[in-house]
Amino acid sequence: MNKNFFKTASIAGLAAMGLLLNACDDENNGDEVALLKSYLNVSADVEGSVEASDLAGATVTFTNTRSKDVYTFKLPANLNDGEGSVLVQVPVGIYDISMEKTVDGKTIFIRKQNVTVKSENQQIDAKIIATVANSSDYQFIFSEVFFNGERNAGRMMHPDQYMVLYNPTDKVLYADGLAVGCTMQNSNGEKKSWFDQYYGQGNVPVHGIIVIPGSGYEHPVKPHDKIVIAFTAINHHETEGKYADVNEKGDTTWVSFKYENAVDLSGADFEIYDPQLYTSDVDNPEVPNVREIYPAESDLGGFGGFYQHPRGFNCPFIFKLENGEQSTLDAFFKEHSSVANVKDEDGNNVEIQMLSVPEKMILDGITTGHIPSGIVTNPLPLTVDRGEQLVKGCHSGLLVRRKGSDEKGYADTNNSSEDCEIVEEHHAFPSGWRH
Ligand SMILES: [Ca+2]
Ligand SMILES: [Ca+2]
Ligand SMILES: [Ca+2]
Repeated sequence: MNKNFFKTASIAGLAAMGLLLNACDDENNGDEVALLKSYLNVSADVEGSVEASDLAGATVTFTNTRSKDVYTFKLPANLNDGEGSVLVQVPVGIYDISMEKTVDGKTIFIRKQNVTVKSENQQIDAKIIATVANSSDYQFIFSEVFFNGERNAGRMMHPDQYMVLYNPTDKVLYADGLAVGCTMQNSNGEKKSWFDQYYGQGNVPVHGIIVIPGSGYEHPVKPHDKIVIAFTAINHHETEGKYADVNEKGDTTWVSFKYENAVDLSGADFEIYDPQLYTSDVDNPEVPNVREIYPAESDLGGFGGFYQHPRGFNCPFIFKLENGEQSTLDAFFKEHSSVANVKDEDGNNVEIQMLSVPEKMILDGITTGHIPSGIVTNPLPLTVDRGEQLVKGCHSGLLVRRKGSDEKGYADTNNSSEDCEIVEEHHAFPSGWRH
């Protein structure tokens, strides 16, 4: 049954319809009941992402979860900034509320499930989400990658590694499921025994993958805005470290030191928390953690985890999963893991579990390495990056930065030699840096 109640219909008319349905009620074993007047209050999930003209004529559907009866309502024409209220009249029940419209390269939708309507004048709040119309318009690029680390108290460290993923489009993009892989092949070494087997089929084996969590529409990123992922989201500058000073007799003295050249990353949007790989890792409860996909499920020769070598040997690249739910990560692992044969230290053939990402899924990547060796083997397909960014050495405080600015956008010709540069600085992202 489809009952169309548009805003233009008079309240009296609707009330009469309600009475009519009530009248039917006695004959239909209670299937038809009085309509309750409620209000659906809509607002844009992201400020500025929805305009009144985008929503003109959009229809909101209430579907009764039990009877599957459908009730539709037009959004009013004057929803400036997507804000407004629409009168809805449905019987008592539990409803799925939806709306969807594609306009100007954007898909604008409402999805709200299991909303109980049980009394008059109920206020139902719903967010209007606007995102890109199709996946080919979805894009993120690296605007900064800080893998190099620096020297603190004269010691080589990379506690404040981070990366910045930038939305170069003019649409709101949701980062749920946005992923960064680092290559298993290192840029300073000869081809691994499995290289041709994987790259020959358009697959890039990974040392590890990090994924932004979320069910699909939890983490909006505005046009020309960015996401900062810290290796550890704390104020590294104020952190005290300890190192073991072992003398000739084998006596250990713990010596305190400060990370004087490290920066404050406590305002990062996400952090990597991986006590399995990094036993001294700390978890800032204020900063959500990324999920991870390891190449190996068990100890089947499996090694890895997300890792950025301070000389850039494991090249970073961006791709996108449908969302950031654990079940989606598990499904990706299942579909893209396989077994490769390698020789162990004694020259015996052993099998290792490998995880790879199809080249066609990759959105952006930067070929990184160091000057002493240059790029011996390119860990990224040339379609992803036909250039390179090389640091002079480890722990030199060097940042790989894309040329441009957040406001004006960045160079991206898939040639990092042209698009990027190396500078002797790296940024702090303290709490509240965005405001
Ligand atoms: Ca960490
Ligand atoms: Ca955390
Ligand atoms: Ca690119």
